[in-house]
Amino acid sequence: MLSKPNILLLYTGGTIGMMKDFETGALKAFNFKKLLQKIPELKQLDCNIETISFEKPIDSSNMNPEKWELIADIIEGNYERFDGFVVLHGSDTMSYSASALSFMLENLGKPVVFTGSQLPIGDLRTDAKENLITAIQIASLQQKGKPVIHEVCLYFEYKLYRGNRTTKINAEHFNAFASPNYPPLAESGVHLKIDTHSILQKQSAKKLVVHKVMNNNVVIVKMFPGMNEAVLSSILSIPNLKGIILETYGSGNAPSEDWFIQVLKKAIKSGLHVVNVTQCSGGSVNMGQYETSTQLKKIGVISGKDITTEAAVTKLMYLLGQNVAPAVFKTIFETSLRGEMQ
Ligand code: ASN
Repeated sequence: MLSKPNILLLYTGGTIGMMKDFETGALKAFNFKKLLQKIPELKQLDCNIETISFEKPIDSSNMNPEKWELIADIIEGNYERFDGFVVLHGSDTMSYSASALSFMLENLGKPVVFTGSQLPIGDLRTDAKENLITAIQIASLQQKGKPVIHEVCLYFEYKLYRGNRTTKINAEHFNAFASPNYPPLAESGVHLKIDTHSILQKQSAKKLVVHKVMNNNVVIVKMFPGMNEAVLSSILSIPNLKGIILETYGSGNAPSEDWFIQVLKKAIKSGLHVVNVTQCSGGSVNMGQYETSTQLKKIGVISGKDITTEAAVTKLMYLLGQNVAPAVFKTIFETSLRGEMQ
């Protein structure tokens, strides 16, 4: 008989474990042990669960690269002992963290499932129980004693997504996430249906490599009609800036005015990496399709293709942290590393 899978549940914070502050009425993170007492159902699951918690659970608005490193450290340190990992995380920045971890964990051979909730676990109408229980079941899925999923994913409101394809789309609905450019990896109804064509296949028996250096000398700039030269130039001259995610219009279009192109051209010449992503929620950048993006292509702007802003900014931090040589940076950025782009 096969033994039960071992799952590590890591609590970082988020609404799932929050309670109202007596004085202010604001939601804040509380003790993890109390949280577990609210879910006696966990004992019925067909797996062994061990738990670990951030010393100080956070609202995910306080997430940052040091804490991503901590998550990566915990997974690395427990990688051999466990068959799957569930990360409880606030929904606000969950897509950023799932994207970051997807890049940090190279050759991942086991599931890392991010989940959380919109209402605290103690709330009568909470969405936390379903999210947590199904996330654990997904992390426990095995075929012939091997994990079915080998990637960083995000489970929320009956759907499992590739983490680095997601974005938070709603601050109130239980259905808070979308994956506009990639189908769900699984849907949970009466049955748990895995889309075997969409999940990443395990490439080889390569060993997990954990990359912990993220360079956050980056900025996201969202285009809007009326952006002026002084504003853009001053952003691009931030000391030490290494890369910029430019959220452009539609399929990667931006003003064709000379000052705009000249400012970007100068920045790229000085070694800055400029990545073009669309501010549309779905679809892809295609530089050259319109005249308003042809110049961008010519001056060496990197195409983010159909990547989300969350995955783009974390991929940028990751590649900068790897000290990728300038000559190959564009090619590597434009290559799908963890299924984050087409
Ligand atoms: N503010 C919360 C957080 O991201 C929101 C949530 O978890 N639903 O930590």
